[in-house]
Formats: sequence, C-alpha cells, structure tokens
Amino acid sequence: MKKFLALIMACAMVLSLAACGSSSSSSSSSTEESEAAETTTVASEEEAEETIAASESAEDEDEDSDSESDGDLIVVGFAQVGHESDWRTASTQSCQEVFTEENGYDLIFIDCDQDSAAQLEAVRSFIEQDVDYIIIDPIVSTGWDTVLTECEDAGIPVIVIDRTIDDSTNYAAWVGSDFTAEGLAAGEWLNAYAEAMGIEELNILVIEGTTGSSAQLGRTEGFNEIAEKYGWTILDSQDGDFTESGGQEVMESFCKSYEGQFNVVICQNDNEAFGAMTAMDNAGVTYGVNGDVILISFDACTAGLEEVQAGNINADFECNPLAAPFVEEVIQQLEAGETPEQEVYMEEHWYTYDDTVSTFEVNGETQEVTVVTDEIVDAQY
Ligand code: GYE
Repeated sequence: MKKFLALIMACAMVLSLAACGSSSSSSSSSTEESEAAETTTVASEEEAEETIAASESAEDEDEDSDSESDGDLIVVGFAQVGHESDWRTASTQSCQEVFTEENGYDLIFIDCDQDSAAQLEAVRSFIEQDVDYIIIDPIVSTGWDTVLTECEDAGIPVIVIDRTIDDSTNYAAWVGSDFTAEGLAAGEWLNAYAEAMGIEELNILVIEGTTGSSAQLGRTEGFNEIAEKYGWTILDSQDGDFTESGGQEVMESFCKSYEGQFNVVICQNDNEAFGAMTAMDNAGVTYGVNGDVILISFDACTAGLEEVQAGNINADFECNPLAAPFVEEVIQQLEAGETPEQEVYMEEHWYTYDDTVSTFEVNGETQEVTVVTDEIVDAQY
C-alpha cells in the first residue's frame, strides 16, 4: 500500500515538477569542506560489490522464508539534479541499477530538471510519503538547512551524493568527488603541457558549470589557484549550465568577443566541450592536439574520452558518476545500526591524448596521467 501510494505521489510530483519553470540558482563563495567530515574513505569497487552481494544474499534468504512482500522493500527517494549531461545519465543509471526490487529497494526517482526550488519540493514530497531514506544530489550547495532539519524531524536519514551541501551538516553521509582537486589537477597539467610544448603565454577562456553548484565552485577555485600561481590571464569565465547547448552558446559569444586572443578553453564538463567544439568549428578556430587552442574538459564520460582519443580534447579530468553502490553500502550500514563513513571519495583518473606530460605535481604530490586507449574507452561509463 505504501508503495502504491508512493507511486501515485511520485507520478504527481513528476508532473508538477515538469510544470515548474527553469533553473533558479543561488551562489556561494564558500567551498569549505563540510564539517560533517570526521572520517574519509576512498571508494573501492570491490567493497561495493561485496555490499551488493551481501544484500542480494540477504534477499535470497527472505525469499526462502517466503517473507518477501512489498512491505519489506526499503523505500528510497532520490532527488536527482536533472538530465543535463552524459555524466548525469550515468549517475541516474547507476542508481537505477543498484536500487532495484531484486536488491530489496523501492526507488522513487525525481528528475529536478536543474531547478533548485523543484528539488526542495521533491525532498518535501519524500517526507510526506514517509520514505525510509532520501538521496539528494544538491543542484546548488546552499539553501539546505531548513529542509534537512525537516528530514531529521521526520526521522528520515539523508545521504548526499556527488555535489556537496555547504550550509548544513544535517545528513548521514556524502559520497562524491573532490572538485577542487580536479581543478588543481587541470591547472598543473596545463602548466606542464605548456612547458613541454614551449608555449609561453596562456590566454584562457572558461565555460563554467551551473553557478552555485559545488562542482562549479570547486573546479573554478582549484583552477584559478593555479592560474594565479603562474600569472596566466583568464580573459573571461561564463556559466554554460553543464549542457552542450550552454557550452555552444557561451563559446559562440567568446569567439566573437575574443577573436584571435585566446589559446586555451576550459570546459567544466564534457557536454559543454562538445558545444564549444561546434562553436569553434563554425568560427574556424582549430583546437586539440593539432590546433591553435588547448581544450580541457572534466567528467571523462565515454563520448569525452572518444574526443580525447581523436585528439580534439587535449586532457579530460575524470569525475566518476558510479556512486550508487557506495550509497547502498551506507544504507546497509544504517540498516544494521552502524555509523557509516561520513565522506566517501570516488576514485578518478586524468586522461590525455598522449604522454607529452606523463606525470605532474599538485601540492608536492605526483599525479599520473592515463593515455586513452580503445580498452579504456570501451570500459568507461
Ligand atoms: O560534472 C556534470 C554534471 O555534479 C559532478 O554535473 C557533477 C556535474 C558533472 O552535469 O556533467
């Protein structure tokens, strides 16, 4: 019954969300790590597989004792950012593959279409439905304290996935990526690459992700720190909303305003890079390993890696979207009355066309570069 009600309400929510307007976002200058962090883990795939296997075998036992019924399913509400990018599609699929009925879950999925007001509404609808757990991938990093207190008052644990929440520590755990580390790596790789290629002056254009999202804040902060360190010129930095059309639009205007003045374009995700490539093609600007412009991207989804392998994107800094198995692990720990790790970082790689730069340093730590091969492209999400 709970499940049936939940289904009706989820459908109603999706319809009402579809009717909502387009994205509204607030911004924050703080990218400080959540104070909730007491313990930190780097996610390992084996661990997650063990958890899934454990929950599957627990379910087999249920079936054996013939106690399996809808009421036994763990009801999970997931307020997803939207469907703006290849990364997002992989993240959604990861959740839908893990939180299945076979694994003992009833997943109520809401696509918030990059609209932060709709996302708050989605979380409140989960509270009304009295779900067992709420997963939030926060579109923006602020504005969360009130609704998270409401979740706590209702006794529903919240797990934050991917992007961070910067104005509240009122959640059980977070699983995601270190966006500042990604930005720092992109900057130091660029420095090493420019040196290797004998390029002395860097004039940079940046297409940022959604303003106020922790992915945009972290990647911008990390890259800007390196740009300042080496005295590079950032000609302009604009929001492309993590979409291909956004990237194309921003790059079209950059090509007009900065014609002949730039030799680096940084896109904060692959889809923006695809749009930027179209805009540069149309404007007759060459990019990639044989072009006039060094093109850097983030995410490293399959289509992004194909562009790296083709030499169109010089370097792609991975952001791993397959967090759902680790979220499941957190839920299983909470089910068992244990305290989960409060921060779990996804493992990520830095991908390039060739080994012009094979290692570089970030704050004294050596970073390896992975040259993209067919096997890597085939194995990627
Ligand atoms: O980089 C982008 C997506 O939050 C890390 O969101 C994620 C970002 C990702 O739209 O492609």
